[in-house]
Amino acid sequence: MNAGEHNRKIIHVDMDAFFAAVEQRDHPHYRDKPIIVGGKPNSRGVVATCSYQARRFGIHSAMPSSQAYRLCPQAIFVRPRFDVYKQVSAQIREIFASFSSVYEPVSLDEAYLDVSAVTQYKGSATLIAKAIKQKILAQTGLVASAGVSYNKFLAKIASDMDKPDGLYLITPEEGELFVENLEIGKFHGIGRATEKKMHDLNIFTGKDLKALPLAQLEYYFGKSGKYYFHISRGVDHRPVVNSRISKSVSVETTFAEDISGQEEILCQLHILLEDAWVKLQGKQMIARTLVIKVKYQDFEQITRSRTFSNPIGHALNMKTVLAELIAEADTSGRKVRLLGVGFSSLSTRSALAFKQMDLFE
Ligand code: TTP
Ligand code: MG
Repeated sequence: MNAGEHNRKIIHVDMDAFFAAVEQRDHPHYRDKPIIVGGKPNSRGVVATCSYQARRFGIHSAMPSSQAYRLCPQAIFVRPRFDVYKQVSAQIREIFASFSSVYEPVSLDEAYLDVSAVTQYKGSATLIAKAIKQKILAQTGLVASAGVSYNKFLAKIASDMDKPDGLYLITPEEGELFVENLEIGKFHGIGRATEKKMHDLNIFTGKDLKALPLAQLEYYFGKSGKYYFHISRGVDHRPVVNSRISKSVSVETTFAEDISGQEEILCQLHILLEDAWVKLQGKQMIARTLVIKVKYQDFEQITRSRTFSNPIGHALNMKTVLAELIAEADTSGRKVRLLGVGFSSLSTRSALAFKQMDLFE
């Protein structure tokens, strides 16, 4: 690992039991009680989140409300008030901006900050994180947890380590060993399905993951293999992006030699699709639209897209769609110099929660 990888100071801030904490703040008689925000117990709705008092009963986000009710009949079920959560979200973003111009909100209640260039607080990321937590509490009456480290991957994990009201630091010296000891399921970016696949391959910890050569990881996990290779070593180069959330995520490639034929084109699109998918995951976004771009030898350029009513669940499911889209493009006998694949109709994970509202009824 070269020295540059250790130079950054990244903070990940995540509010504790966000929706439930807001409800407890605004309704004093809810405090210290198991509060469930989401669908009614007798409905087909789901739990958006619950207070830490309710978590003791095993209740968690996305659990059917009926099941939550069975686990804890005395819990108080509350309808979400998204307008209020959005207001608080805007408030905390302003607080982030007051500490560093380089901050990246990733959902209503969490953000990354790059504080490498901050000189206040003796330039200490830990002191800055502490100050952010204090300011959030003072201005919103809510508690946040913060993780401090030298990249996004570790800062995100750190913010979860000490919840609620946490402040956890993973130093450059500790990073690699920390990841070695981490269970695969705790890796951000490794979902349930991948976790199972890894378990089947006898990969249970970061150390197991690190033992696999890059080629083997790529063989088993495609483009994500490289990401796993790096994070198992505590390496993550993703920058904190302070622009407004982008409207699309795409990758494209210009071929050294023009290509032709549906089969070859489709093969290249599959590769690009995986790249675009990894990029989308990296941004912790979800997408409903798949787009392809084709630039012909004569520089004529076309795009074809398909929009779904639900978020695209996995890149793999999109392969047949790619075939349909390319069938809509003219590839018979025409040479292609550039191909691109992208996702749009993007939203954050929290916006997905808004969609779950449908289920609350
Ligand atoms: P999280 O930060 O994942 O959860 P949390 O803030 O409630 O609890 P903690 O961070 O302390 O573990 O999500 C933020 C909010 O997003 C959460 O309060 C409610 C909403 N949400 C949903 O509506 N559905 C979900 O499945 C998840 C995970 C979150
Ligand atoms: Mg949270």
